[in-house]
Amino acid sequence: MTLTRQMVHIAAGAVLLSAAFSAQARELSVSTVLSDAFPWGQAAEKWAELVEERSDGELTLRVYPNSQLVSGDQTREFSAMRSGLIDAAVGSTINWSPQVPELNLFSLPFFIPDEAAVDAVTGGEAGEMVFEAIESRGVIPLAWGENGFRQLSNSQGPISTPADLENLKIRVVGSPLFQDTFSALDADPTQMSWADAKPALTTGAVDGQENPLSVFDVARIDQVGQEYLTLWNYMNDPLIFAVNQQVWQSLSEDERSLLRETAVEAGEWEIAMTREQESERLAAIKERGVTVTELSDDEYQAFVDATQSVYEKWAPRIGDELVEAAQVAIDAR
Ligand code: X2X
Repeated sequence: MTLTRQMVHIAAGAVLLSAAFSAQARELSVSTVLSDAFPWGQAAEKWAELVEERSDGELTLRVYPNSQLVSGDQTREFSAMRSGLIDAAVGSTINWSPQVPELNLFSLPFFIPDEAAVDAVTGGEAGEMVFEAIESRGVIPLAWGENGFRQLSNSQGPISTPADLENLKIRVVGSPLFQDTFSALDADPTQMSWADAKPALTTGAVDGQENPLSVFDVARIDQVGQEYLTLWNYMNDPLIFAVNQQVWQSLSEDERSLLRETAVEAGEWEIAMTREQESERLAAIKERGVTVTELSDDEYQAFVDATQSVYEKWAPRIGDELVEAAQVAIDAR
């Protein structure tokens, strides 16, 4: 009898104990478009690793790659995070730009020409303005990462002038600015998710696409007939580590600092790695027989001139003050 009561007490204690543990240990979902075969997915995994280590397992980030939490529709990631369907994400400025117009800053063609310019923008006043814009829409931004400078590939021939792009069907991300850029170049842009892009390239439904070298390399875009690659650095695609606002408010001060500090570290680690790997990736791509075209200054300028209207249309939508702050940072780099 006594023994049984003791046993009941022990069992009840165990139940209470495990309830206390599960109330404390917390798992947050983190959405990414690309898996950890790519630097982008590795950035999210690094974040998760650092959080696991430093929170002694009390806070866990579980990464869900391939836009699976939004059924492949990457342009819904921001809304899903805002509404709490997703706790956190490491996402592209392009994919979030339909909900945060200020993020189109990075997609302005030929506006941010090199890595120093990227760092001057993200690390300065313009970067702060972008983070404020995200926060004003119900998501807490924590740190920057980098998908990279986006380059143009196609299956038809070398592209070194806007005329070479004429009537080529180019897969672009589902963001209206891209439609305008490729229309200004007289190409035939068609919007689709990354999940649909590779099949469309394989069947020849589209002639070309644009993505950073890491994506071209890891996804083996050369194997789906993309034999021509133009290096034109027409835009950089930063990544942003962010958390849903209600989730953020439910965390302790210590947990917030931990999440922010680890996001910054993971982001810096990933940006450095992405940049370091560019030259070896390019060499690997060339080795596979892809024809790589580099632009002369005049050829580059012809693309800049042809897309001037995009800048004029989009600068006011992004916000003239933000564009101006970014321009000042770029000029001073
Ligand atoms: O869809 C793309 O091209 C990708 C993977 O680069 C982004 O999510 C922006």
